[in-house]
Amino acid sequence: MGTPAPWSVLLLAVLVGLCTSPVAQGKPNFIVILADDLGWGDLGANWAETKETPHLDELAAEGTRFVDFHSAASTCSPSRASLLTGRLGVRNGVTHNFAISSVGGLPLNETTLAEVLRAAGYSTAAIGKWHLGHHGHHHPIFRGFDYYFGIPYSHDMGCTDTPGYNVPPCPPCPQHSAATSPTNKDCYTDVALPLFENLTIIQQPVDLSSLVEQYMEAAARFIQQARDSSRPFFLYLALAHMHVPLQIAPPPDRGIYGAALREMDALVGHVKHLADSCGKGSTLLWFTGDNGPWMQKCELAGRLGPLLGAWQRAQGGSPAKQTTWEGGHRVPALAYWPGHVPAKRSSHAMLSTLDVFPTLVALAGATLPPNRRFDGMDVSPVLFGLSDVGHKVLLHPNSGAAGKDGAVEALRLAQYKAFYTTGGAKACDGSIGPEEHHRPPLIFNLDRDIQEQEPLDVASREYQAVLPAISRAYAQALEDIATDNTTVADYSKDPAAVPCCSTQHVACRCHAPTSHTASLDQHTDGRATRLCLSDRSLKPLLDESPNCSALRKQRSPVKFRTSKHPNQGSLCTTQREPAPHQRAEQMQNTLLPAMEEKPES
Ligand SMILES: [Ca+2]
Repeated sequence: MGTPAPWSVLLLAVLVGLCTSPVAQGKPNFIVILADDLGWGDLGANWAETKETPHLDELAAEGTRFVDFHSAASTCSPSRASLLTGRLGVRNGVTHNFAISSVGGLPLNETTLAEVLRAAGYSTAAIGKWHLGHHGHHHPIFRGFDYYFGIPYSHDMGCTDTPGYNVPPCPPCPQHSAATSPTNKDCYTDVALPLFENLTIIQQPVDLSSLVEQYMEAAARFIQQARDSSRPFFLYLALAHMHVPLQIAPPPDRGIYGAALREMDALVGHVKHLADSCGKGSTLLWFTGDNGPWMQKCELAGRLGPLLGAWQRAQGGSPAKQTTWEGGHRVPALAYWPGHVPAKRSSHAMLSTLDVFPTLVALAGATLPPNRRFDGMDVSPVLFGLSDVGHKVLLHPNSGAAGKDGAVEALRLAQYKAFYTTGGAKACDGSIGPEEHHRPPLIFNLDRDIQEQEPLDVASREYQAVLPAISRAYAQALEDIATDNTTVADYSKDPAAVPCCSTQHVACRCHAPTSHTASLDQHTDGRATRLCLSDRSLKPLLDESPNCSALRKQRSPVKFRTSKHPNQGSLCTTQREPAPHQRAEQMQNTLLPAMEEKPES
């Protein structure tokens, strides 16, 4: 076991004793931890060569490990949208990643898991990476979460003063000059990475070195508040790990990636302690990942384990993140719920992050939203060890490699995996496998070829026997989607959608790095005057402006009102209804002048 940091020991000491009611209102609490770009082989319980995950391995020993568990897409935004809606991107509209200037997000007519659980009496929070739209009502605070603390997209989609590891390396945020032209097209240097608490940017740029601690403290605060209110809670904890490592100074005896993996493992261990401190058996903790390793990051990418995607590698290109190879979407998955989920069990049921939505809805005694179909299903019998039967068919949408984004051109049928399209993802060596379309499809038998090395011979009896069943399953799936209520997301971009606490400072700095006071930015470009915060203890306020009256006209659970501030005059503040335990004042994030767009992360 790793040695816990002093802050975490103190935090745990405070929490033990605070939590008294085992299961509020007879409903279980839910904690869903979603790692970013985690490899199937990054979990020691999955892959013996991995030694950096003692806490996760403990979780596996005390709970159930799922070895055939899949993310719903192989890149960030679509995977997260599917987890929170139970529907594939081709239904919910989120087919590729949102940018920092994206106007849209997860379509507002899609219902999130948080919205369903909140209606069922749950206190809800999202902590960590969102990446489902941050502009207007796409912000998580409008998508069913009572509380939000985190970064609106990937932590490499903005500059920081102590940049984390990246390949290629990126410079820190510019300090003084307005000339912010990037020297590296893969680096975001124009806009500092923002950290939100609810609607307020509380830090910009984010201090990456304290991000883990801040997430942990936010999780502890939220759990405590939920307990104080005697409500069950749903915590969606979307980690920054393992997208690219955060820390600039890993222990000298460990590799950079290994050190980051240990950091994530320790964080998960502390969350488990938080859950246990509230009464063992009161909380279902579900750990998984959003997609496989980002191979173009080379030594900073995760471990595939046995999921080598050997056929694709022979063609060039990556068989991991962004692709429909197993390395792209088969992810570690653990469920921990003492007294409910069997310990020391490995399940071979074919499951998906799509199943989180219907399963938690069922366990909460709630009902699925009407007038739409779901790709996920209630897998609580598998969780409880009563069954090992999961999906018979699982669809794998294109996720940024070859083919149209979101289109389904790969699928599983039992142990068989069929590809209609391959190629298109960059490997560490810079190669991008050629986009190839396969009619008839490539078919692999994963039972004897988990490396996806040798497709079945088209002339073989096995291929001829399984192809009709795959074709039928594929046609039925496409027909089901074509006749469903589906949505299209708005992927348009506007510089005004960029989250920025101060348009007056280069790279949207809130303040000088050593300052801990709020500063009032008097904009000279005709925009509203805004209070820019660098100290979270100060109440966030937004100056009265045309924006305030416009905000009041929007349909939203947040009500905007004008109030008088002793020093700042007329102000536009927000009050969330009906959540009196929430902070009363919140600030709408501000806008940024035109800027150059960067590649999506
Ligand atoms: Ca990801």
